[in-house]
Amino acid sequence: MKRTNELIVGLAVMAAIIVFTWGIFAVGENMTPGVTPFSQDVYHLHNVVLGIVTVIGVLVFTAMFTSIVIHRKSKGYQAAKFTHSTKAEIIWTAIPVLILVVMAVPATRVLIDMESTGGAEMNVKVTGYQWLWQYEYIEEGISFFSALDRDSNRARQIGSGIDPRTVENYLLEVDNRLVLPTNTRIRFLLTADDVIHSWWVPALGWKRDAIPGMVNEAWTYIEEEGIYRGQCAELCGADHGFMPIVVEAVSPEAFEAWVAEQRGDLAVNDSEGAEDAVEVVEVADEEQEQVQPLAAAEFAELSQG
Ligand SMILES: [Cu+2]
Repeated sequence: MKRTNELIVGLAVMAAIIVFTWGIFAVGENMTPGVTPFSQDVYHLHNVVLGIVTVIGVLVFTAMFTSIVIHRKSKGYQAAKFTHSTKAEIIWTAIPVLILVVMAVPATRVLIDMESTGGAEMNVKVTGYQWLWQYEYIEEGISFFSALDRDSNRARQIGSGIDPRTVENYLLEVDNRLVLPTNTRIRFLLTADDVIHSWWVPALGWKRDAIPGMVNEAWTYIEEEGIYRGQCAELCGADHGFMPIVVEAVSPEAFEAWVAEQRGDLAVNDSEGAEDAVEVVEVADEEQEQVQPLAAAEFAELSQG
């Protein structure tokens, strides 16, 4: 009879905890899956691990609350007197080790994928400054700075009288966006020129420190066109909160047109402009072969420095 009561209380507690946990998932928001293959891998990994810890949580809290309620002192329960159990110790060591191994296998696979920057179709060097970013498209020969946009900058000044809520994408907009092609394997080389910054766009699935005198690597492959916003994620000084990052992912064709425009070689609104642009792109392809060894040399130099 006593055993049956314990079972009923145990099941009731477990049901309550499951309903509570389910409620949190139902109303709460999960992480976002992002727009790159490995941001989605990270997202799935997160879901799997969250599932595992939820099951562990339900079991542990059920055992805990059931013991507290049923075996309470006021009912005359006496604590067990044993002090050592080899069997129990082996079990409570082996089970967590197994769980960790089960989680480590997919996690290691994703980590290795994240760190494999080979096979890049284009390279972008990112340099952090107090308090803006510089982007260099190594093959395309394009370089520009990207700083907080004017509207946000005006509104953020003390006594500006501008309500930040009226500024669209307040503190998350820049003057020059980092335009990138979709469905292209892009390698990033990240460094800084003064203090440590960190380049972070959540939708891409990673965050990488930009450290003076060092080059860090990362890569991305954006599958969806769109605008992805991020921020410097390393406390880098007084205006740390005012150096956002905006990535604009466009189709490879639109990217080529943008590159031609950036070089100033494209005659805009000219019927011959399109042909010129094609020529420019072809020239760019030829140049690319000459630029690449230079980029590699520059990279080697930077890595040593
Ligand atoms: Cu910074």
